[in-house]
This record gives sequence, C-alpha cells and structure tokens, in this order.
Amino acid sequence: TTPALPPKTSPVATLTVSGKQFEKDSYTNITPTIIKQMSRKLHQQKCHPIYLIKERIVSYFYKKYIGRTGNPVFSVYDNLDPIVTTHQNFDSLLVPHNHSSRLKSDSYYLNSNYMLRAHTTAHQSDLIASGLDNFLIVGDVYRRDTVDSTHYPVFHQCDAVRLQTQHELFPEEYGLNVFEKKPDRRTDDKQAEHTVDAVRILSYQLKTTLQDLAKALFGQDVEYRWVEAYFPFTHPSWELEIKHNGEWLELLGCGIMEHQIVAKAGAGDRIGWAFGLGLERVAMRVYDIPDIRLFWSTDPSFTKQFTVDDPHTPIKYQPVSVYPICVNDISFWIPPEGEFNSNDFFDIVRSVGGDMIEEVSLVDQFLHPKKMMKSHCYRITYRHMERTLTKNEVNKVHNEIGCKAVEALGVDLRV
Ligand code: FA5
Ligand code: MG
Repeated sequence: TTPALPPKTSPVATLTVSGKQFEKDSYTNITPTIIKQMSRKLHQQKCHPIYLIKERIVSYFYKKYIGRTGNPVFSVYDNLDPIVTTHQNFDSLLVPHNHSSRLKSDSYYLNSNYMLRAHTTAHQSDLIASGLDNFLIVGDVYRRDTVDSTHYPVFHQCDAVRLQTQHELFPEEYGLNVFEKKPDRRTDDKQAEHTVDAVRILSYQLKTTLQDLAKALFGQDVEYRWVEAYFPFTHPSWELEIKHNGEWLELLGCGIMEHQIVAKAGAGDRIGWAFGLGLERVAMRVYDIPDIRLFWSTDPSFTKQFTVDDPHTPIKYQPVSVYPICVNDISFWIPPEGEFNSNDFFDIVRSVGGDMIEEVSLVDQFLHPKKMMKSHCYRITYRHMERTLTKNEVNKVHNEIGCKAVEALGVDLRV
C-alpha cells in the first residue's frame, strides 16, 4: 500500500490590521483607505477641532458631577481599540439578529467575528462589567454610508453611562423604590423592572444634563427639542435636536438603559441612563466648519486655526479659499445575478479618489425592458479642499474608478 499523503492544507488568506492578524472570510470588506485612517486618531491630536470638542464635553462632565471628596465622578476612556467583536457591537446591546445595521453593506468587517465599531456604545457592557458606574467613551467609529458634506465613513462619538443605586437615587426617608417588587408590565414609558418614580427622576436628570451640555457648547440661547426615538439598548429613548441654519439637526441619542444589559454586566442593583453623540456634528456647528472632510486635512492653514491652549477659546473657521468643482458621470449595467449595493460602489470611489471626492450620488436608474437589465448612473463631484484639480488628473481617477468597478463589482460600463 502507498503511504497516505499528508492532508492538503488550504492556505487561509489573512489580513493584518493594527499589528493583529485576521482570517479573511466572506464578510471581509474593510478597505486599505479605511485601515490607513485608523491610525489618525483625530480625537487625540492636540489642537484638532475633534480633540477640542472632546475636551469641552469632558470638562463639562467633570464640573457637573463631583464626588464627596471633590473629585470628578466620571472617568474617560478615549483609547479603546476600534476593532471589536460583533458580540460587543451588537449582541451585548440586544441588537436583534435581523437588524439592518448588521448587514455587510452598513459596517466594515475584518471577518464574520470582528468589525470596526459602528458606535462607541460597543464598549458599554465591558466597562460596566469592569466595575465602573460613571464613564465617558470617546473614539473613532466606522460606517459604510453615503458621501456628502456631512457624511464620512469615519467619524467620532462620545458615549456616556451613569448608573445609580436605590440608595443613591432615593434617600431612605422618601419611601420610594427604583425597582418593582415583581417585574411589572413593559409600557411605552418604562421597562417592566423599573418604577414610574425612578424613570421620571432619571429621565429628568438625563434631559437636563444634555440640555445644559448643548447650552455649554452652542450658547445659552440655542434652540433645541426632544424627539421620541428607538434604540435596542435603551427604553424609553429620545433624540436631542438643535436648530442649525434654520433646520433641526440630530445631535445625540439617549435613554434609560435596558435592565437586561445592566444586570448581565453584573450591576443588576442599579438603574442607568446613557447617551451617544456625534463629535463632528458639534464641531461643524461650533466652529462653522462647512465640510466634514476638512477634519482630515493635514494642511497647516487648517490645523493652525485650532492651535489653542484652552479648548474653550472661541474660534470661527476661516475658509482658506474654495477651489472649483469638476463633475463627471459614470453609468453601468448592474450584473444580473448577485446583489449590487450602492455602498460597494461608494467605497470604490473613496478608495480610488480619496479626498478628491466631494460627493457621489445616484442620479438615474432604469430597467431595460427587453434585456431586463438594470442600469445605474452616478454623478461624482470632484473637488480638493486644498488645491485646484486639473481635468487630466480627474479623468485619470474617473477612469480608474470605472476599471475598479468592473473588476470588483462585475458591472458593465456604458459608453
Ligand atoms: C448611536 O450610534 C447610538 N449608539 C447612540 C446611543 C448611545 C443611544 C447610548 C442611546 C444610548 P446613532 O446612529 O443615531 O445612534 O448615532 C448617534 C449620533 O452620532 C447621531 O445623533 C449623530 O450626532 C452622530 N452620527 C450618526 N451618524 C453620523 C454620520 N454619518 N456622520 C456624522 N455623525 C453621525
Ligand atoms: Mg440616530
């Protein structure tokens, strides 16, 4: 008999990100452009607007909540790894298995188990389990999204959690309880475990804390309103909106933490509130920054304007100059089999064009009645924040985007 051959080991493709190796699988969709941006850490660069807004929020919380010995009650975590498990980002927060935010088309995955956090809330449960009651999390978050002046695939969030015990919330003489003796009915206003009294006082604390934060950031006369919202990890939930250029702009989401999450993390004797806020939204309004791509600029004419010692120094961004736009359309037939998602095309545009891309939008689509084939037309607006682009330069990138789309998405370019 012939000796058995050693088993064939099929080489697994791997990916190295932040010095760690990940096995690629059908979920892998992280791009080299995104990997490069992970090292920028804008919220840790002194004299960057995102850093300055972080400092202002932290200083507000340090002053607002002071312990018995005069020290701040909140601690700050702004250096947690943006690579998290899908368990941290979704399961630990009770995000349902069929929730659309889990789709490959919405998040950046290293593989089916690891992803770039899509919100800083991903760390909430671990920090509670480590014994913390009051904390802020600040970090870069990643979402596959549309491309325009207020959306960028990387942005920054600040989350907060404040947990309180029966004893801390209600002094004995009040005769009030945080928890129902036996879980009650869940209603629009509260969870089954919580009493009406506890939810009333906690939502008052939460809302006044956030209204006052908005006033501290935007000025005492900022117009704001509360809107009912839904998050899988809080109930009840709200969003705070502020008036910006005559329109309501969503600033943050918040609510009373789901008791199941708090209890699972080992703090079942506490009730908590939490919120998550977008730092770019705040910085754009505080400093009059017109385009979200500017945060990624390394041009000294941008960074110089934010070089201050005191984060409370009033600053209004002075645009250096505005360079002309160059608009180019691209049309293609969608491959008949398989699912095509516009976000896949947006990623290609970003990867090839980088910060030359101001906007990409789907301007036309139609179905060929005979061939039964679908066609999409995208309009790409090219503009660099720091120089005038030449026609030649734009055409080269535009053609390359076309080639990449053919290669990676199997589309058929129309000429
Ligand atoms: C969340 O991410 C929740 N984790 C917030 C939360 C935390 C709720 C804790 C309750 C308790 P949402 O996807 O709405 O929610 O994002 C929160 C904030 O981030 C938004 O209000 C907005 O200010 C900012 N944000 C969201 N998407 C973008 C984007 N594409 N560009 C810039 N800012 C964004
Ligand atoms: Mg929202």
